[in-house]
Amino acid sequence: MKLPVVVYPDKRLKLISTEVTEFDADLHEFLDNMYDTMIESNGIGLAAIQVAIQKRILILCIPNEEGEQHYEDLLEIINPVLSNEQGSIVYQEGCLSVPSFYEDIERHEKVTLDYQDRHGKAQRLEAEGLLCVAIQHELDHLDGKLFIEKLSYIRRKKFEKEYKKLQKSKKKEAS
Ligand code: Y12
Ligand code: CO
Repeated sequence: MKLPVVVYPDKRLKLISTEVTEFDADLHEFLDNMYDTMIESNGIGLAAIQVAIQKRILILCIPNEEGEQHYEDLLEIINPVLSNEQGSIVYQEGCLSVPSFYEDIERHEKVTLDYQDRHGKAQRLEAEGLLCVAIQHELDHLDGKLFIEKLSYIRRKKFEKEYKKLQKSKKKEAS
Protein backbone atom coordinates (compact mmCIF):
# COMPACT_ATOMS: atom_id res chain seq x y z
CA MET A 1 0.00 0.00 0.00
CA LYS A 2 1.31 3.41 -1.00
CA LEU A 3 1.52 5.91 1.89
CA PRO A 4 1.29 9.73 1.56
CA VAL A 5 4.74 11.38 1.40
CA VAL A 6 5.41 14.32 3.73
CA VAL A 7 6.65 17.28 1.70
CA TYR A 8 8.86 20.29 2.64
CA PRO A 9 8.22 22.66 4.45
CA ASP A 10 6.24 20.26 6.67
CA LYS A 11 7.72 20.54 10.20
CA ARG A 12 7.59 16.76 10.76
CA LEU A 13 10.67 16.50 8.52
CA LYS A 14 12.64 18.25 11.30
CA LEU A 15 11.88 15.60 13.95
CA ILE A 16 14.59 13.31 15.38
CA SER A 17 13.55 9.70 14.86
CA THR A 18 13.68 7.15 17.70
CA GLU A 19 15.21 3.65 17.93
CA VAL A 20 13.19 0.62 16.81
CA THR A 21 12.78 -1.97 19.60
CA GLU A 22 10.06 -4.29 18.24
CA PHE A 23 10.85 -6.41 15.17
CA ASP A 24 7.34 -7.75 14.71
CA ALA A 25 4.65 -8.22 12.03
CA ASP A 26 3.64 -4.52 12.28
CA LEU A 27 7.21 -3.50 11.42
CA HIS A 28 7.26 -5.93 8.46
CA GLU A 29 3.96 -4.53 7.13
CA PHE A 30 5.29 -0.99 7.49
CA LEU A 31 8.51 -1.89 5.61
CA ASP A 32 6.42 -3.41 2.79
CA ASN A 33 4.34 -0.21 2.63
CA MET A 34 7.53 1.89 2.54
CA TYR A 35 8.73 -0.19 -0.42
CA ASP A 36 5.44 0.30 -2.33
CA THR A 37 5.59 4.04 -1.60
CA MET A 38 9.20 4.40 -2.78
CA ILE A 39 8.72 2.38 -5.99
CA GLU A 40 5.38 3.99 -6.94
CA SER A 41 6.94 7.44 -6.38
CA ASN A 42 10.00 6.60 -8.53
CA GLY A 43 12.37 6.90 -5.58
CA ILE A 44 15.52 4.97 -4.76
CA GLY A 45 15.53 5.77 -1.04
CA LEU A 46 13.00 6.60 1.67
CA ALA A 47 13.16 7.28 5.42
CA ALA A 48 10.24 6.50 7.76
CA ILE A 49 9.76 10.17 8.72
CA GLN A 50 8.98 10.89 5.04
CA VAL A 51 5.80 8.88 5.57
CA ALA A 52 5.22 10.46 9.01
CA ILE A 53 6.64 7.64 11.16
CA GLN A 54 9.27 8.91 13.62
CA LYS A 55 11.41 5.74 13.71
CA ARG A 56 15.06 5.06 12.72
CA ILE A 57 14.15 3.14 9.58
CA LEU A 58 15.23 3.70 5.98
CA ILE A 59 15.06 1.69 2.79
CA LEU A 60 17.19 1.85 -0.36
CA CYS A 61 16.92 0.15 -3.72
CA ILE A 62 19.77 1.20 -5.99
CA PRO A 63 19.07 0.66 -9.72
CA ASN A 64 21.32 -1.78 -11.64
CA GLU A 65 23.41 -0.84 -14.70
CA GLU A 66 20.28 -1.02 -16.88
CA GLY A 67 18.54 1.44 -14.54
CA GLU A 68 16.18 -1.24 -13.21
CA GLN A 69 15.24 -1.64 -9.55
CA HIS A 70 14.83 -5.19 -8.24
CA TYR A 71 13.26 -6.24 -4.92
CA GLU A 72 16.28 -8.55 -4.33
CA ASP A 73 18.49 -5.43 -4.14
CA LEU A 74 16.30 -3.79 -1.47
CA LEU A 75 18.13 -2.79 1.71
CA GLU A 76 16.00 -2.42 4.84
CA ILE A 77 18.09 -0.50 7.35
CA ILE A 78 17.01 -0.15 10.97
CA ASN A 79 18.86 1.69 13.80
CA PRO A 80 21.85 2.53 11.55
CA VAL A 81 25.26 3.70 12.83
CA LEU A 82 27.81 5.22 10.43
CA SER A 83 31.58 4.85 10.87
CA ASN A 84 34.89 4.90 9.00
CA GLU A 85 33.86 7.86 6.81
CA GLN A 86 36.47 8.53 4.11
CA GLY A 87 37.07 10.95 1.22
CA SER A 88 34.57 13.20 -0.48
CA ILE A 89 32.26 12.94 -3.48
CA VAL A 90 29.88 15.43 -5.13
CA TYR A 91 26.63 13.92 -6.41
CA GLN A 92 23.38 15.39 -7.70
CA GLU A 93 20.77 14.63 -5.04
CA GLY A 94 16.98 14.62 -5.11
CA CYS A 95 14.38 13.85 -2.44
CA LEU A 96 10.77 12.70 -2.60
CA SER A 97 10.03 15.25 0.16
CA VAL A 98 11.47 18.12 -1.93
CA PRO A 99 9.85 17.40 -5.32
CA SER A 100 11.30 18.74 -8.57
CA PHE A 101 14.56 20.00 -7.03
CA TYR A 102 17.99 18.49 -7.61
CA GLU A 103 21.36 19.87 -6.51
CA ASP A 104 25.02 18.88 -6.26
CA ILE A 105 25.88 17.99 -2.65
CA GLU A 106 29.23 16.98 -1.12
CA ARG A 107 29.28 13.79 1.00
CA HIS A 108 31.78 11.19 2.21
CA GLU A 109 32.99 8.89 -0.58
CA LYS A 110 33.13 5.68 1.49
CA VAL A 111 31.43 4.66 4.73
CA THR A 112 30.80 1.62 6.91
CA LEU A 113 27.22 1.10 8.09
CA ASP A 114 26.14 -1.08 11.01
CA TYR A 115 22.41 -1.67 11.27
CA GLN A 116 19.68 -4.20 12.03
CA ASP A 117 17.54 -5.97 9.44
CA ARG A 118 13.75 -6.58 9.72
CA HIS A 119 14.39 -9.49 12.10
CA GLY A 120 16.64 -7.44 14.41
CA LYS A 121 19.78 -9.24 13.17
CA ALA A 122 22.98 -7.14 13.18
CA GLN A 123 24.34 -6.41 9.69
CA ARG A 124 27.31 -4.47 8.33
CA LEU A 125 27.98 -3.05 4.88
CA GLU A 126 30.77 -1.07 3.25
CA ALA A 127 29.40 1.48 0.77
CA GLU A 128 30.72 3.73 -1.96
CA GLY A 129 29.29 5.58 -4.98
CA LEU A 130 25.52 6.21 -5.20
CA LEU A 131 24.76 3.76 -2.37
CA CYS A 132 27.12 5.68 -0.07
CA VAL A 133 25.57 9.05 -1.03
CA ALA A 134 22.01 7.74 -0.61
CA ILE A 135 22.84 6.21 2.81
CA GLN A 136 24.10 9.59 4.07
CA HIS A 137 21.08 11.41 2.57
CA GLU A 138 18.62 9.02 4.27
CA LEU A 139 20.52 8.96 7.57
CA ASP A 140 20.20 12.77 7.69
CA HIS A 141 16.39 12.35 7.53
CA LEU A 142 16.55 10.32 10.77
CA ASP A 143 18.12 13.37 12.45
CA GLY A 144 15.62 15.84 10.97
CA LYS A 145 17.97 17.15 8.28
CA LEU A 146 17.31 17.74 4.58
CA PHE A 147 19.87 18.00 1.78
CA ILE A 148 18.77 21.59 1.06
CA GLU A 149 20.34 22.57 4.41
CA LYS A 150 23.72 21.86 2.81
CA LEU A 151 23.24 24.54 0.14
CA SER A 152 25.13 27.84 0.27
CA TYR A 153 23.18 30.85 1.64
CA ILE A 154 22.62 32.27 -1.87
CA ARG A 155 21.61 28.93 -3.41
CA ARG A 156 19.22 28.27 -0.51
CA LYS A 157 17.55 31.68 -0.97
CA LYS A 158 17.13 30.95 -4.69
CA PHE A 159 15.71 27.50 -3.88
CA GLU A 160 13.15 28.91 -1.39
CA LYS A 161 11.93 31.44 -3.99
CA GLU A 162 11.68 28.86 -6.81
CA TYR A 163 10.09 26.23 -4.54
CA LYS A 164 7.39 28.61 -3.24
CA LYS A 165 6.54 29.57 -6.83
CA LEU A 166 6.30 25.90 -7.84
CA GLN A 167 4.10 24.99 -4.84
CA LYS A 168 1.80 27.93 -5.68
CA SER A 169 1.42 26.83 -9.30
CA LYS A 170 0.79 23.20 -8.21
CA LYS A 171 -1.96 24.39 -5.82
CA LYS A 172 -3.55 26.48 -8.59
CA GLU A 173 -3.41 23.50 -10.97
CA ALA A 174 -5.13 21.28 -8.39
CA SER A 175 -7.96 23.77 -7.68
C1 Y12 B 1 21.06 11.07 -4.37
C2 Y12 B 1 20.92 11.03 -3.00
C3 Y12 B 1 19.88 10.35 -2.43
C4 Y12 B 1 18.98 9.70 -3.21
C5 Y12 B 1 17.87 8.87 -2.58
C6 Y12 B 1 16.64 9.60 -2.21
N1 Y12 B 1 16.02 10.34 -3.27
C7 Y12 B 1 15.09 9.84 -4.14
O1 Y12 B 1 14.80 8.67 -4.14
C8 Y12 B 1 14.45 10.86 -5.01
C9 Y12 B 1 13.51 10.56 -5.86
C10 Y12 B 1 12.78 11.53 -6.67
C11 Y12 B 1 11.84 11.05 -7.60
C12 Y12 B 1 11.10 11.95 -8.37
O2 Y12 B 1 10.12 11.49 -9.23
C13 Y12 B 1 10.39 11.28 -10.58
O3 Y12 B 1 11.50 11.47 -11.03
C14 Y12 B 1 9.27 10.81 -11.42
C15 Y12 B 1 11.29 13.30 -8.24
O4 Y12 B 1 10.58 14.13 -9.12
C16 Y12 B 1 9.57 14.92 -8.68
O5 Y12 B 1 9.33 15.00 -7.53
C17 Y12 B 1 8.83 15.69 -9.69
C18 Y12 B 1 12.19 13.79 -7.31
C19 Y12 B 1 12.93 12.90 -6.52
C20 Y12 B 1 19.08 9.75 -4.57
C21 Y12 B 1 20.14 10.44 -5.16
CO1 CO C 1 15.23 12.61 1.09
